[in-house]
Amino acid sequence: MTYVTPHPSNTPGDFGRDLLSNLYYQRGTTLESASAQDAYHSLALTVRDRLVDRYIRTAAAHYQANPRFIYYLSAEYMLGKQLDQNLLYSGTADCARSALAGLGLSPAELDALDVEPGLGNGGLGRLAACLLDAMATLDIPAVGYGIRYDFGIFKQAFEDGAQVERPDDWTFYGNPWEFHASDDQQTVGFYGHTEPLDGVRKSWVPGEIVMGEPSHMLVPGYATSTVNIIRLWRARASRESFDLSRFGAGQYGEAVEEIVRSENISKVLYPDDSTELGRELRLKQQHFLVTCALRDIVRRFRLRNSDWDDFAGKVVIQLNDTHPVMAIAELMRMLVDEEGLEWDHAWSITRRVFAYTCHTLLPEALETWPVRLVQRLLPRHMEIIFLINHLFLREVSARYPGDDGKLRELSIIAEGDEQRVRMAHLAVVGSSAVNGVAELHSRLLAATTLHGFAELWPGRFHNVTNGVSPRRFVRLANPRLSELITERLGDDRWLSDLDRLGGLESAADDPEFQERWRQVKRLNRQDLADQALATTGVALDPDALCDVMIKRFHEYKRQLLRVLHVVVMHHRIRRGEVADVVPRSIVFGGKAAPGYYAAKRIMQLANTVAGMVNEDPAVSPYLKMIFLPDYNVSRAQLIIPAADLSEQISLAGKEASGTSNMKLALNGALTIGTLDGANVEIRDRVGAENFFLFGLDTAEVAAVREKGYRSRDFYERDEELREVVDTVARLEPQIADDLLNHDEYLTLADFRAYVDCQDRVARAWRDTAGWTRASILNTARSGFFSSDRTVRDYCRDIWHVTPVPVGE
Ligand code: 4GP
Repeated sequence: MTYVTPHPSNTPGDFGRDLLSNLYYQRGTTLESASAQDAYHSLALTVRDRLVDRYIRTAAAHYQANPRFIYYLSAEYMLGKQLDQNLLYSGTADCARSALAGLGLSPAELDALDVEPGLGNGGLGRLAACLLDAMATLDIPAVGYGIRYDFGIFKQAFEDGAQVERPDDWTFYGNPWEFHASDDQQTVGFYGHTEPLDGVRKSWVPGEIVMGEPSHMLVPGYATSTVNIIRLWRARASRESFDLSRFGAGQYGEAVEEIVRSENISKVLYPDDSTELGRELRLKQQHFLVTCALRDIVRRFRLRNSDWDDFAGKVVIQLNDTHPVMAIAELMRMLVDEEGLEWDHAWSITRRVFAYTCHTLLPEALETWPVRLVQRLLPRHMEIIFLINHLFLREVSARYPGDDGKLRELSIIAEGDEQRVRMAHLAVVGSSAVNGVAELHSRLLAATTLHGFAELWPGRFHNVTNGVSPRRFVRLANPRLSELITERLGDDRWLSDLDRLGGLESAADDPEFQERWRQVKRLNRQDLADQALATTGVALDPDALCDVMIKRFHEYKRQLLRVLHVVVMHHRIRRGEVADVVPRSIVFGGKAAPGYYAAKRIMQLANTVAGMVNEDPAVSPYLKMIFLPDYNVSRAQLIIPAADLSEQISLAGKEASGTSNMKLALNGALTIGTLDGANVEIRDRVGAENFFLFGLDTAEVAAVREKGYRSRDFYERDEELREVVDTVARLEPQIADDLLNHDEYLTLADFRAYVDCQDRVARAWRDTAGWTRASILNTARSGFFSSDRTVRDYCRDIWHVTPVPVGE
């Protein structure tokens, strides 16, 4: 069979012609009468067209090679804007710009219409996007599976300093990047009952059926032909669901009830789980995703294979955190109940197929589901989980005879007032590999959170330190720095071989290069200042040290500690103690979970303190503070290039890895941080002298707790701290009360070390050449933190896959 392969050429003339053609045939209009959306959609389609040929060739090469595939399952993907990415990856940015100019269209205006897919939330979602990017770049055959949420997490705004959540209707004007495949639907069952077949086999008779309708978006590799996909599933009601007779009787709500119930499954990312219904909906989402994904994986497997014994050789399913872990039970159900495999045979396949990445150390973040709920929603899965657990506990008993404590510790089922399924335990038991996301995290996982499992199966535990896409977070985010780096290194091969940044070391002391490095930073700070002024009305000084904390709001991340230091500076400046103060712009970004009141209070305090600082004429020449609302990938791309100082100040032993730390270091920000997550590895690589370390390490945290931590002692001993906490008490009394009476994250214990370290930062900033040198070295030595390296580590240690090159 020959494929018709339109090779759209990359000249401005052809690009412009194709754009007009898309305008004409896809939007049914002409340049003269096109709306802004018409122009944007046609541009997007013209760019997308330039990746389709590569995608078709990738699919053909994969079919031909019948390779082992990575199937990445994740509840979230934080992809970022597609237009800038696809212009870069299709190599058409320049010709598109000339073509648009020729047509009288403004690239900036069209780019402003490109909406970030609302499919992600925080760290693990952005990591998923960086890994997909790297897999395509390294020619790894891979498919990402996710849910096509109608509404993303939420859009954040502030009212009187408090976070308000607005719906993120990201597809309001349609999504030009998506291909729909409505004839590839899968059916997903819920509720119902089970009936015995032979042996352990059962038949599940679901009480409700929902359809999963797939669409996909292209995931191009950089500087290679491979284009992989991310396949997203949307819930649809079955065709008979619309109740025409009720509609006819004027019962409009009741007539669409079933449709609404079914389609709610993919309505919104992380629905509020503070109610029983909300929790059920989340579990429904998880089962929906894994069922659709597994059926699709099996369909793909069967294109070239037929024997189940080959399945584990052809399929690796990477579980991104616990949200997709129900896949273990679902695959067992498919193999045993539907395919008729013996239990042991099915289990040996399942165990080999799955691998699990854990992204947390907080025990409370490890998902559990009430047995009662699972039983009702997924009766057969609950039976299967019980059987998996029974067989597993037999193994544990054989290893630790008579040790009931061990059984309780490791069991997939937590006993208590209410029995619960521990999804992380199911994940470890049902996978061939488990990994943490930074060296320290992996070590602590094995030593604490999953200790018993690491003892049982030491070989199953791995570390794969996270990484970030240099294309997204240097080239697209920071074009000025990218140009300077390329000029210095002689070419742009560093973009797909990030260790080449090491070549910048020799420039670290070159005064001319330093000057240009500073110019880039200053222009980036100016861009940020322009945006900040437009968004918040606050004018930042582009020459001030840009001090950045961007991440989800969580108490363990200690945004509060950052705010306390701002209050210190405020007090000092008001007292006229300005000798050691350098002008700073404090930049915050991040969302808090809607029901997380403690985090929201800290956010409110941050906004109050920002107002206090910015409106005080005695203080604002030295200090400005902004909280850019609605932090997302685009905001990250704006803030990161401007940053001089990266705040990574979580309590040691709490942050799994962090990835903003890597993005910021790569862009030449110096880190002020604790020995937590990937900070440890960043410091090792960039050099202790180019990193501001402070605070307790994990062993010291344990020792402080052991001795009986009393935060009030710190308050009483430190006059400056007292003054700060008293100010906080006036602004947000609850926060001050918490700090003094239950300072769970040892904020006061680390306060003095942090403030003194910030003084060191100020002194270092005054030494312009010294700072610039350290900044250049941060970039030069951060090549390790490319997601390409991360994917290579996964390939070597866990996936055992090899690249499949796609011909030109
Ligand atoms: C995050 C971790 O908090 C962060 O340290 C890590 O860098 C990131 O995953 C990627 O591994 N965790 C989550 C979560 O996003 O929802 O648990």
